[in-house]
Amino acid sequence: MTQTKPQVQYRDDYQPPHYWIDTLDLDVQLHDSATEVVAISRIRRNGEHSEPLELDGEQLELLQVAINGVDTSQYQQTGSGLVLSQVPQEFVLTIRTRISPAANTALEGLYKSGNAFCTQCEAQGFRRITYYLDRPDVLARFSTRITADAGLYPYLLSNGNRVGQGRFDDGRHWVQWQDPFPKPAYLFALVAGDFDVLRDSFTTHSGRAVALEIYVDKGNLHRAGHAMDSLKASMAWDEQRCHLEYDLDIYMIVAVDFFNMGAMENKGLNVFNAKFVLADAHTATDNDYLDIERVIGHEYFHNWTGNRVTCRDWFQLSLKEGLTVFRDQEFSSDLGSRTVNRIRNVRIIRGPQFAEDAGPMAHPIRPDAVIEMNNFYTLTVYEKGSEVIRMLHTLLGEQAFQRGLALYLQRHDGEAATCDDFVAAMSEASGRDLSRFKRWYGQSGTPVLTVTDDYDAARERYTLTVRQHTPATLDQQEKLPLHIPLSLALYTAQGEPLTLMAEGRSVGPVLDVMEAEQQFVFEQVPSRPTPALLQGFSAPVKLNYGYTDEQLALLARCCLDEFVRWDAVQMLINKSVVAHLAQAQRPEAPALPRALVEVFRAILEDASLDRALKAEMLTLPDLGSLLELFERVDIDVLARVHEGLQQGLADALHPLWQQAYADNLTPAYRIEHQDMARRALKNVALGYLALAGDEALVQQQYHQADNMTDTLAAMKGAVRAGLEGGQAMLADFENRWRHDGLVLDNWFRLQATAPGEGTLERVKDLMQHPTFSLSNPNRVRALIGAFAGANPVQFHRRDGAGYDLLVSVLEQLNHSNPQVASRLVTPLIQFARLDDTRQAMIRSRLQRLMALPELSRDLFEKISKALA
Ligand code: B3K
Ligand code: ZN
Repeated sequence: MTQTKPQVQYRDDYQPPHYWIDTLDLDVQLHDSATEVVAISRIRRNGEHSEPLELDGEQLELLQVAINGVDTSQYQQTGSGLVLSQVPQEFVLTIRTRISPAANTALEGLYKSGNAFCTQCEAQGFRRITYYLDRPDVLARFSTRITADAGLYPYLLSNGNRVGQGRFDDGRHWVQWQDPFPKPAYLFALVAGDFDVLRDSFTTHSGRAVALEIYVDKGNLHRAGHAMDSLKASMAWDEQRCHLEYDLDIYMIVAVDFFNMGAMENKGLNVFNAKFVLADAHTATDNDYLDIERVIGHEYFHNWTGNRVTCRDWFQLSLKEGLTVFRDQEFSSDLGSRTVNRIRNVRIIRGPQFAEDAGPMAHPIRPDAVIEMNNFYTLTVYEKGSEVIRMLHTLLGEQAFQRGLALYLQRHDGEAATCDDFVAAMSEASGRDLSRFKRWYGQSGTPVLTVTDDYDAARERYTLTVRQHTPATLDQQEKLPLHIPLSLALYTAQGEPLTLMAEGRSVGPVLDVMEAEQQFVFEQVPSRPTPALLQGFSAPVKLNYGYTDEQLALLARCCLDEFVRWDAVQMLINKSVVAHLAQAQRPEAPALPRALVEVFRAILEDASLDRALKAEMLTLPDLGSLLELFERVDIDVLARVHEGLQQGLADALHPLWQQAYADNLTPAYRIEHQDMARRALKNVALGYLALAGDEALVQQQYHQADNMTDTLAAMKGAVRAGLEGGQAMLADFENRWRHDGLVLDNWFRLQATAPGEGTLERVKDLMQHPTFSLSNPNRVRALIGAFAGANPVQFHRRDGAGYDLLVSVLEQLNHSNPQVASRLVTPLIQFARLDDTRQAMIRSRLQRLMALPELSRDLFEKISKALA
């Protein structure tokens, strides 16, 4: 909370710290509302200067300060920390503070999740535990002694190795931890509680045994197995693909119910949102299983990309996040379907990431100016950041990329590095000039590639003209040409690929697009080809090329690049949506384009197609990505067109949907990629069958399902299609699962995203449900987040009631949990594509929020930008 205007921090202002901290010994006496922390650090001046030591600290009660063991009062407390003006060259600083974990609803620093104590320190939560140099370029060796009631908190955990323990007569006990690796404070963790523990071990490539421990709430042990398998798979994958081995003797994961995001990579002691740990067939969907594998992998991979080599400052966040997302995507792709993983990631880029670029929070993957760092854990830094790493991988190839990664890690091991350091290592290891490529780090916005072509039959020459243009974003007016890898292939009218020939020799598929406009000439092209552009989504750009329906149908059928096959269907759908809206805003549903029906038919009838890919090809883009096709559009009209297409496809291909359903039943539930693919396809078919009114089938699946994937697919089909049985299913589901928050989140989400006018009232009622609580981020995201973010039609109701609901929730969360509030506000600030009336209604709501007496920095940053 803040009264004074929040300050902007600039990347260019980076200064090395005035002091270093070599070691930190923490002594934490845990009590719900009066935890005492003694922090003893060895501090040393960095160079010759007389600057004061300025420690960060928030919401701390200061009890004692001592220098070299002698109490001192030579310090000033400021709003943001503690200033010591005259300190020796080298000294030991002792600070004793008191904090109240039980009162910490922001879930940053030390807090209570249910009955357990846990911490979240990234980005700047450590300053809520003690006064410290809370910045990522100050790396210290930590030792942590935790003392707590032995009965309530039998497990006391922190980073590194357990080096001592003992008991007191008063019923309390203590454990001492020592982390041999120097680390910034954001990687500190502490957990205390009573858990069930799943134990296993992993033998590293060099033969060291690592103890693996997963801590879950009592009674949940049987739901931790998949997380453990995923952890072992991650460790093996990093050794095989990147030659990276784990470095401590123990790796612990703790699952907690109250957590602001997915998980946290604290050294040797990850803290996870239980959602990304717990799974069994009855409670988790196939996608939950995949998400667990991905997030367990992601946090594990941070051990090298993030922990061993960390970030110099928070502007470099993508150095660890973009790279680690790339690593987790590769992990998931090596273990499962590469194409399906690619498609799912591209859906995120084209939907919410492009929307972020087009909104008031547009920023480069390495931001230049930040008010609240927590606001920059964004799709741009993470997902687009990963796309930038992927483009490097495309340009360099696997071998040179791995050499570059190894060089980067070896050169900066134990240090805090920058994005420039990373690109320098990649450039050195590959011999490639990446100077223009580096612009991706500093330039925000979505580049648009416009491709035109010309075929010279006489000379058998095919010329592509590629223009790139990045529209201005709210943070940046001027844009420069980027180095864009454009992967392509050329196809004959019969669907045969041509060998690419240029200047008399065969050339690779990746074009280096560097200039605002460039031409590429291909020779020995016997007839006018169809270009397969942006294979594998080789760059995070929007592509404009005037494909005909026939060309798209050809690519959907024949392209060797499976991503393009999927993308061709998407383009065909987009084309028909755009064409329909261009014909004047007619409210009635569009005539279903013949070409689209035929392409869908061909996909359904193609027995050679991978089932998981089929399922993706038959799934329409969501409303969010369709919105990105327009500068301005009426969301109601767009939604009606979208619904019309879905309904039309459901009716036109009814027998084929039935066939696809019947062909893909899985007899007994197994978590196995082949079976997941069958279920995905069967459940896509079920969705269409529900729209076509096949209520009996939907009922049958709901009542006979032996797994959560099928149960939810049936209930979702019924609710979305407005089938009569939907309400009974919801009631039954609630009865069965009311004791399990994670499972019930699906139920909240489904009702929040239901079509129809009554949804808003239902959401309000559900806020009174006994299991709903504004203090649990998972519940808030499942109900309010889903309503505002994934039900655009009802959220953007013309009477503004959707906005009012969100605003009233934000007013409350602004005080209790600013981070969650700030995530939730996104759909309210991304209004650029909406009609004037709605924009005006939203602005008035944002002004109301802006006038709140104690607006958090988090909301201030986003709302002030949206209103600017
Ligand atoms: N590094 C954490 C995210 C921390 C978010 C702080 N608001 C999880 C991750 O990306 O792995
Ligand atoms: Zn991460």
